[in-house]
Amino acid sequence: MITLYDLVGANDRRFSPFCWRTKAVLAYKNIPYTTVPIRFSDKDKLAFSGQDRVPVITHNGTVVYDSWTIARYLEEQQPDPKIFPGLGLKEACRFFNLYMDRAPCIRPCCRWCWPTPLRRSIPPTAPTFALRARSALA
Ligand SMILES: N[C@@H](CCC(=O)N[C@@H](CS)C(=O)NCC(=O)O)C(=O)O
Repeated sequence: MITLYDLVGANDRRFSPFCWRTKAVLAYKNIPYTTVPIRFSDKDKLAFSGQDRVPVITHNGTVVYDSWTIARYLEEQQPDPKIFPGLGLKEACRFFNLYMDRAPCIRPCCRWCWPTPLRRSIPPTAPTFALRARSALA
């Protein structure tokens, strides 16, 4: 069974787009999984992975982090249905993935989106840490 360490906010909102990527792959491949909710202030619970970001998955003792690496791992573990079905599609997806993660125009969009639905996801007990982490996007 796969365990996904998933960012959680107030009212159990699972608001991490990086975790959504992993969930999309798991759903597409129909792979069962459980989640461990991780708050911004719970980073110590990810120490076993050697870094401090979600998504992280564990699978039969293997620890994998980073949504792209996880997608590749899941594709290897369960090739069908394929998420990269055609020649060159994996490379095209990787290009788009990197573009979405790094393109200068995306960050202002994140800044614009952040104040509204995402801000509401932060539990009232952890606003300072969360806001500091998010302001790093600017
Ligand atoms: N390149 C990583 C990025 C992961 C990432 O930035 N995750 C965010 C959740 S949306 C996180 O853990 N942030 C913690 C923080 O900003 O302190 C991936 O694709 O998984």
